[in-house]
Amino acid sequence: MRTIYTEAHRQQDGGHELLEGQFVKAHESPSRADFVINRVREVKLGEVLEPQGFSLDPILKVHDKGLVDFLATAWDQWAATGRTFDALPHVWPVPGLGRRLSDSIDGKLGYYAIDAGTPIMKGTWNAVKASADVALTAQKLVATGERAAFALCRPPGHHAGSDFYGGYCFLNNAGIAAQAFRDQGAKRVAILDVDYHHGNGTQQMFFERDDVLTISLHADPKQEFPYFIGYADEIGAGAGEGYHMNLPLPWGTDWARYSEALEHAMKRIEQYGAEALVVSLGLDTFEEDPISRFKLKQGDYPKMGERIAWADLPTLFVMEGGYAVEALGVNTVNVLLGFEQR
Ligand code: SP5
Ligand code: ZN
Repeated sequence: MRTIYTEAHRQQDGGHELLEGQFVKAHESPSRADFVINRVREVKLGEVLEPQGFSLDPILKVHDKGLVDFLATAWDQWAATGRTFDALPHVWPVPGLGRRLSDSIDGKLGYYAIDAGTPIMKGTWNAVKASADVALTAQKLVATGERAAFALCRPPGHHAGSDFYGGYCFLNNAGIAAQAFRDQGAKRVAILDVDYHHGNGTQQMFFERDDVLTISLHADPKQEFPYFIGYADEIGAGAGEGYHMNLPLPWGTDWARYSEALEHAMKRIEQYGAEALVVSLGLDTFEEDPISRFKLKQGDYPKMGERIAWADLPTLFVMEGGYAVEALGVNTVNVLLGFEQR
């Protein structure tokens, strides 16, 4: 399968993130993509292509213009205050406080961000836009007849919703690609999210729609980020009722338990009759991931890819999380090789 990749991701290079009360070195780093692209080349997975440049139109189909304009200008607004360090929010519009959009960059950051783990710097917008272009370019390959493609997106996307960013994500690359499949004529599209964290942005984006089935397997929000959403009783609303599925799993989940949930998800996707499948591919389910607590092993990832392949759908893999960086290349490509084996 072909991989879409660009060096532009390097421009997102956060110094620190606020993690459980401490500033720690950002886990979402450029080296992540280096390990993945190196492994893609090492095993000769297939050609590696540069993304095309798309207009903002396919992004604005699923994201509000307010968020997109903010992301495109946030660094300049921050730098205009004389600050030379990464932009992070420090106050949020929780219910009861109000939610007016302030003229202050600090107000705007809190308005659009869900956390203080997602730093904005000078190159953020370039990297974020390029990451969406990577997803859209790979989507085009699949829409025009390739069985599968790998969008090596960085920064990731599944925590970003129509009008918010966070969780290391700015624009929802998988959601943008799913919408592109719809706009190019696919009647039903499925998004399978196997990142360790709940795909809250993807859930929010498609919650009231039945034309994009969204399923997320993730650490139970009773225990894990993003805490406030991702519970099993969230099944979609309105026309979308019955078209979202959360499969929360406890800390310590291993392949035996994980594969049961994956089986359940794949059966639903097969029954739905999707014409295309987008996989939000996070590898933070790995036993050695520094911020996660599942117990998947390197040898489990080819099995994951193989099970996804059984659905026999045109499939777009979109890179999400995974922070055990030195194993990230092997684990990611293991899923893709398992998929191709079938
Ligand atoms: C794309 C993606 O994987 N984003 C993940 C964002 C997670 N951010 C906060 C996680 C906090 C969980 N606690 C970490 C415990 C480390 N001791
Ligand atoms: Zn994750």
